[in-house]
Amino acid sequence: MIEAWRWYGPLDNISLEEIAQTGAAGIVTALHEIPYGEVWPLATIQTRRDFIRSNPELGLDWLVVESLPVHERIKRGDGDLEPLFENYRQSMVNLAEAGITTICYNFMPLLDWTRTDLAHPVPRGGSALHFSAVKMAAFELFMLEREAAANDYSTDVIARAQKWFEASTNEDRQTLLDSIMSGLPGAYDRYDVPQLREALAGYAGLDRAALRANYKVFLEAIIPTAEQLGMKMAVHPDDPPRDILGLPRIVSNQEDIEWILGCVDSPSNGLTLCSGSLGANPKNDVTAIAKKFANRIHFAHLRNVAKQADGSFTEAAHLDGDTDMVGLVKVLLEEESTRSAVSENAGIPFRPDHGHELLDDAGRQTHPGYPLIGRMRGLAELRGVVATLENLAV
Ligand code: DNO
Repeated sequence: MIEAWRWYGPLDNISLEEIAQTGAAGIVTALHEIPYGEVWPLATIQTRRDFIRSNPELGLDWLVVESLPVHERIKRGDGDLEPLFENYRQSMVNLAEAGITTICYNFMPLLDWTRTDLAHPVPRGGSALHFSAVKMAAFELFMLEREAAANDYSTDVIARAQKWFEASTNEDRQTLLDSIMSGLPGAYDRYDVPQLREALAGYAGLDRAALRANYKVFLEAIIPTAEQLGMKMAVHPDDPPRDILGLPRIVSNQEDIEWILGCVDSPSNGLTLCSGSLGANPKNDVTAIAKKFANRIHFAHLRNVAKQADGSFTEAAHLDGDTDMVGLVKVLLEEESTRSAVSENAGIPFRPDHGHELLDDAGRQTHPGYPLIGRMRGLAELRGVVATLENLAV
């Protein structure tokens, strides 16, 4: 297992020097400043890579791209997509030229990860990201006024949502909107309610079958290039793994993943095993999913969630929550051992995904879910699991 750390680039408030002190071996990052759909120029990739490498004492390198974003027009199947595919392939060629061959991306329409609370208190201090089904229902039904949302929630949740809405102040509503908008993919996009309505209108009529068809077109356009380049594409599951705002989600469970990997059946067409995303659906057995698709896992996000019966969930500490993290790491180690028989690069890169805001984290203004100390705690716990299991396997 290769310990990686997500770093948001030179504007990240956490420096490479600090990351090195967490013990992480390498960096997961992206050229976040480049608008979606444009080519990542070779020189810009090389400059970022060289910056990461610049202090040899830190021993860091750019291991994984997260994400090479898929333009929303591709997800909508909107217009002549060939120029967008051509740009995507050119970015892949440039990344490969710079020696970076593992690429994480997602296929979630409009919104990436979605949470209703970015600083949900945890019992012994610190805060976590949280998804409240009640607040999401309040947002959809009473702020966005999306009537069909009533079909997506139980009557009990809707009743509590109405109560929440009636008691909420303008500030509460604004905070809720801001939290939900934090997962918008475009680095600088943030919508207010009317803008979000308008954006959603662009997806009208896009059902599950249509989104799948558009995804297939994308895979057929890029996987042959990935194969030629020896590149590993790793789709990130939907977060949360369910339809949201009336938009279909098609990377949410075992059946979805089976369809995707079979759609273009190539080792280059693989998976980011995100235990937190998949783990938020009570029907998903994350360890079983990891076992089933082990040979196509190119990257792992390890984090845990504690689910509530109404569909809400809180991000738990990495070894707490509902997912059997030790069992999951065991599956990944077994897969590494299988790979090591045939390859010298058998290590699966993983990163401690998200973390609680702990101790001095709160004052630091880092990306939601990506504090320094909370993730360092997660990484240290995961490192302990890996070391123990490796020791037991000998
Ligand atoms: C959230 C992340 C996601 C992820 C993308 C990958 O914290 O896990 O935003 O980076 O979905 O494309």
